[in-house]
Amino acid sequence: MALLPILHYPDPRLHTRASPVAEVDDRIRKLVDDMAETMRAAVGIGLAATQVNVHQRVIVLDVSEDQQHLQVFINPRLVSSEGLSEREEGCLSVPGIYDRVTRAERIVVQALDREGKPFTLQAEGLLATCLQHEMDHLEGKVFVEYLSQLKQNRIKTKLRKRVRETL
Ligand code: GNR
Ligand code: NI
Repeated sequence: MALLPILHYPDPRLHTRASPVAEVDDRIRKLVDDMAETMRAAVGIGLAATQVNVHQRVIVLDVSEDQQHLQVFINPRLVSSEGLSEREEGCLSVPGIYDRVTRAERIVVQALDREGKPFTLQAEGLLATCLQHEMDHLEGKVFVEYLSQLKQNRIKTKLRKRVRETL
């Protein structure tokens, strides 16, 4: 396994729309394993391939208490959504920034698992929030884009300054 470097906002590569995975093969399973290791090392609860500069529709997620319940979503598709819920979000690509975002409260998603087998999942709560956050990444969208332009500009300035100071 390998740790993959995570892109940081405002890197323009985070705005790439990912392509569907044509076949779930060993190359994709290796990507899934590396993403899971990277997510755990960064102490995140989800990671989209976009964040490690691989523009294919792959997501790993683990919202469990014990961090032993990896969920893999390849070519995820939102089937339905209902309700609204506001929750504080963070992102491994926007380190140190947290803010509230309103998303659907309950969703149904269809995807392929790491064997390429289709499954359907109904999600709510943190899992639903996190899945929508990850599916946005695959569309090239970062959660800060839901915030006001003023907040987005402040976040950009702050993160650019931080990069300069750690050179
Ligand atoms: O680790 C993460 N925590 C989180 C908290 C609330 C809503 C979404 C997330 S996802 C984030 C990891 C990440 O950046 N995934 O893309
Ligand atoms: Ni994120």
